[in-house]
Amino acid sequence: MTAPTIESILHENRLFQPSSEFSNQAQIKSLQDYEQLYERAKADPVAFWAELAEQELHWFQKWDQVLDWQPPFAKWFVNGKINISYNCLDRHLTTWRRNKAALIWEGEPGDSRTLTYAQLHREVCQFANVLKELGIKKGDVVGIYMPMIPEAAIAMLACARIGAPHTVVFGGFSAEALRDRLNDGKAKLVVTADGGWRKDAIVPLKDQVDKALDDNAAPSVENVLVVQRTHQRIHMEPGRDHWWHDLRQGISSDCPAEPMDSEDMLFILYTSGSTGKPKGVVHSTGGYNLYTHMTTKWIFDLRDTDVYWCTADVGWITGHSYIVYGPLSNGATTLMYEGAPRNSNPGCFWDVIEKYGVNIFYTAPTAIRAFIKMGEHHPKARDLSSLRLLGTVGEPINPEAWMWYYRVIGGERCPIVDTWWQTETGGIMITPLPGAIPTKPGSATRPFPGILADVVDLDGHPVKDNEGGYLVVRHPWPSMMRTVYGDDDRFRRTYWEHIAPIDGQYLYFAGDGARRDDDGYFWVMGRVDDVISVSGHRLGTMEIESALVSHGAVAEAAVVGKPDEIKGEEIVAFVTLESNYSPSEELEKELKKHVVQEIGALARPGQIRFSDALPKTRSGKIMRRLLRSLAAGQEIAGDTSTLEDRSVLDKLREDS
Ligand code: 7RM
Repeated sequence: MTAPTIESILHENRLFQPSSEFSNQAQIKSLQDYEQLYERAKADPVAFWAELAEQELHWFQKWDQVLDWQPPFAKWFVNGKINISYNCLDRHLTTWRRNKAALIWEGEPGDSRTLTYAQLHREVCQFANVLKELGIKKGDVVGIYMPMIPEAAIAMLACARIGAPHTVVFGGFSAEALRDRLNDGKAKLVVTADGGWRKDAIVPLKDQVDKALDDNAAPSVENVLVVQRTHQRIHMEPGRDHWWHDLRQGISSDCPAEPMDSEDMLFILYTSGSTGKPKGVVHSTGGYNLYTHMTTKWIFDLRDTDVYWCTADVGWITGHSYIVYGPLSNGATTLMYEGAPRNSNPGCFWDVIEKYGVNIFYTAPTAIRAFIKMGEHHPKARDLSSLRLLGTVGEPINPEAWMWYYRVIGGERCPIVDTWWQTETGGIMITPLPGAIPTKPGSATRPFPGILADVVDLDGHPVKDNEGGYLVVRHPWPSMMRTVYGDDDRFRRTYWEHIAPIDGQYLYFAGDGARRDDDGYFWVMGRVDDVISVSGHRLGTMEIESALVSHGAVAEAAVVGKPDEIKGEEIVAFVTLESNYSPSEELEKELKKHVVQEIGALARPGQIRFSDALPKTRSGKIMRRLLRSLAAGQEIAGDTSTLEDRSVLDKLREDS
C-alpha cells in the first residue's frame, strides 16, 4: 500500500480552508461547531446517539436501552423495532420526495434508467414478494452475485424488507470464492444475472454460479433467481433456476416492511484477513442504519437537490453504506454506474458527471491515480462545474494525487473528504466535515462525532504526537461489526486482543498504523498485517498463497505487496517448486491463471519469482517483511537475527 512516506507527512503543511460560500450553507458550518459537537458526543456518546436515532429514523417501536456493552459484544437500541428498507423508501413516499429520483443508473453500452422513490419502492416490494414465493423467510441468508445494475440494490433492499440477511459477493470473484462464501453463510438462495459488463467485456456471472453449485458443492442453496442483463445464452437448471422477469409476472407490489429487531442481522460481508479464510463481517440493523445515515448527511453535506455519485461496486462495504443505505435513508438521489475506468474510455467518469450534473463525487485513490496517468486533457474537456464536494476512500491518498484531484477535478473550489473506515466499522470513522474541518493533502483529518479514535502502542497507551502507533477506537459505535459470522472467538482474537484492555476498557484494533500530528489530525499509514491492497481491494496474502500452493507445481508460496503507482500495491509471489518442475515463463503464466481461477482477476500476481527456498524464522514462519523490501528493491532493514538460514536471503538478493 502506498502510504505517504514519513517525510512527506512531516513536510506536508499545506492547509485548505473550505470557502465561506461552502461553509455558510453546510450542515456543520465551522471548526467550532464541529468541536462542540465532538465534545458533546465524547462526554456522553450514548445520549448523543439516542437523540439522533429519535430525530432521524423511523422506529416501529422505541428501544428500552440505548447500548448494552458486554465487551467485545455490543447491542444498540435494545428491543427497538426498525426496518432499514422502510427508512430508505416508505417514509419518503408521504413527502414531496415520492417523485424524486432515488436511483439514477448509467449502464455500460449506453443504457440508462432512473427510478423515483415511488418506483424503487414498487420494484423492491415485488422483488421481496418473489423471494417469499421462493421460500425465503426472515433469517434466511440470500447470496447476491450481481453486476452493477439497479436490481443489485433492489435485491439488497428486498432482503432487508423481509428480514433476510444478504451476503453480497463481488461479481469479480471466481466461482470458488463464491462457493466458499455461500457455504460459510449457508445461503438458501442466490440472486444473480445472466452476465454483467466489465471493461468492455461480458462477465458470465450465471456460468460462475453454475460452477459454484455444481455437484451439490453448495448444498444450502435451493434456488437461483436470475436477472436478465446481457442476453447471452445460459443454462437454466429446471426447478432450481428462475428468471426474475418470469416470476414477477402478476406478483403484488404490496409488501409491508417487516418490523425487525434493532439487533437482527442485516448482512454478512466477507473480507480478507491476514490468516485463514475470509471473515464474514456481521452487521445488524438499527445501529447500522443510524450511523450510515448520519455520516452520509454530515460528511457528504447532502442537500435535497444534489446528485450524489459513489463509484464503488455494491460488492464492497462502500457500495452498501454509501451507494445504497446511507443515501437512500436520507432521501438523496444516488447514482450507480456499471462501468469502470479503463484506457479504452479515459473520459468515462467525467462524461457521467457532465451528463447528470453530479454535485458530490466519491471515489478511490487508485482510480484517481489511473486518471492522472491518462492525462488531464480528458477531464478538462468536460464541464465539471456542477461538482461541489469530492471524496476518497480505500487507501491512503498520496499528496500528489490529492492535489491533482483538488485542482483538476475540483477546480480548486471543492473540499475533499478523505474518509478512513473499514468493512468492520460499517461507516466512515475519520474524515473532514467539509464545511468545518480544513484539509491537509494525505490526512483523513479528525474523527467523526461520537468516534473516540486514538493512536496507541501495544500496551494501549497513547503515543506522543507525530509518533507512529496502532489506530484504535475506544468506545463502541452504532455500526460496529457485531461478530465474525459463526466465529465469536475469531472476532475477539482479531480485533480485541492485540491490545490489552486497560482498567477493563477494551480497544477496537483496526489493524492500521497511524500517527496524529500537532493539530490532532490522523495520518493513516496502511495495514500493519499482511493484507495487500490492490486498487483499494483488500486481499489476504494467505488466500493467494493457498491458491498458488493448490497448483501441483508449487511447493510453497509467499505473497507480498510491492508499491505500485496506480494500483496502490502489486502482488509479487515468491514461489518454490516441487522437484519435478522447473521455472519457465509458461509456468509463470499458468500460475497466474490458476490464481485468477481460484480467487478472481483481482488477485492476479503481477510477478512470480521462482526461488529455491523462502526466508523463514526459526519457528518456521515466512518473513514477509524481508520479501516486501526485496520486491520493492529496497535495502533489507531491521532485525534479521530470527532468520533460520541467512543464505536463503542472500541467494534471493543475488537473483533479483
Ligand atoms: C472502506 C474500505 C479497509 C482498509 C483500512 C485501511 C484502508 C480505507 C482509507 C484507508 C487510508 C483512507 N473498507 N483505508 N480508507 N487508508 N486512508 N481514507 O476501504 O474493509 O475494504 O478496507 O482500507 O487500511 O483498514 S475495507
